[in-house]
Amino acid sequence: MNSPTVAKSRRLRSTIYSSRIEKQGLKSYTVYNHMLLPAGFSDSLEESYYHLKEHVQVWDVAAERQIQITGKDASELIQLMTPRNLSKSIEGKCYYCPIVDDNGFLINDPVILKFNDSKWWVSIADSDLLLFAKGLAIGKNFDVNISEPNVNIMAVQGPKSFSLMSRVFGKEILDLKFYNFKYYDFNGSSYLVARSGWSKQGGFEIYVEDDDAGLKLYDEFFKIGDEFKVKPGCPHLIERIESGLLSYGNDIDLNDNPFECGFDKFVDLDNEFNFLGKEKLKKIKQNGISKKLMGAIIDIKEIQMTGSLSLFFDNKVIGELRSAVYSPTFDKVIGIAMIDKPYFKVDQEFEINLIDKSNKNIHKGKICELPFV
Ligand code: THG
Repeated sequence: MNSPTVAKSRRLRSTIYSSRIEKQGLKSYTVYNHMLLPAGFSDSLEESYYHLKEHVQVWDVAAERQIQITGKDASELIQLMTPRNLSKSIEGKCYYCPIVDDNGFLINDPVILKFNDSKWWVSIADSDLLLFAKGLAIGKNFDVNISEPNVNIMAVQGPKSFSLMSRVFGKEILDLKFYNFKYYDFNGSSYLVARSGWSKQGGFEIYVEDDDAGLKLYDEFFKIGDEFKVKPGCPHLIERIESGLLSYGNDIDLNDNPFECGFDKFVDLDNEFNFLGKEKLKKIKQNGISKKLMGAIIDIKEIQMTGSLSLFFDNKVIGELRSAVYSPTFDKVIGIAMIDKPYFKVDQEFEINLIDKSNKNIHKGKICELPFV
């Protein structure tokens, strides 16, 4: 089959780790925040799935860009963008936050890092949050500075990430609590390390602010990592669907509100702080949602998703499958689907029409809760 390649350019930014991962057997890239994001290495998807669940991987996730907001009104701007209550937020902590517009629709779902009241980083998913923040700041006459600093995240994920990280940074790193961040030293440089990451296998994210120091650290992981079976990797389709980690642009987007996406616990409508879309979200909560993000299990062993696929019941479309993959654990295809009311209930049956090798196109499936594991 013809396999077109992505033409690189300045606009489609490489990362500081690109030279390393391409030498290590990188097979494919995707594009995220106008940047290259590794999507697969020479190991098969299933090989890397078991590897991630047993050992440790180092991921180039520099495409998770930081939007830095500093200045006197920084906290007010951050709170304006999210319905999550940040009034009691703590310095040195990370907060997973839906970002919504004036109609309550999802703009992004970043991890937000609080340094102090006048310095925040918004670690964005794939949409141009910098422009949104700038527009709000201009319109509101806020005293803030908004930029995209040269920060390139390297994630260390998997059960052996704790051993690998403590070998490099010392045992203190094991005291770092989930969704906290702190600076740690290695070889004369200081690194911002958070206990977080886009897998549920445990791990850390290192927000690299100095390119040379970042590459030194990257090389160190592979120099000493043999005993932990360290490998290069990237966000993993099977693991993240099983874990219910959502992908903006794939599972959720600007046509969805936080209640439809299961973000209820990150929406606070009962307190006296101001954010965009507050009144709209109150109405939505009052009236109830008309669609909901759910899990889907399909009785097949293979699927290739390049867009969304309609799900049917009684010859009627009841929703759309947005991400899906074969899971070796379930020995079926599992996926994430936006399902219409009243069908968004566990055990709801559906049919899906796929053109596949066997030519038997209609397959059966069932709706379930997220996450799968
Ligand atoms: N790490 C960092 N930045 C990111 C991502 C990341 N930016 C882009 C993208 N990923 C943002 N999306 C998510 C989605 C899910 C989670 C984090 C970022 C996540 N959720 C946990 C969960 O769902 O259980 C924890 C949420 C919580 O309870 O606070 O980890 O991966 N730096």
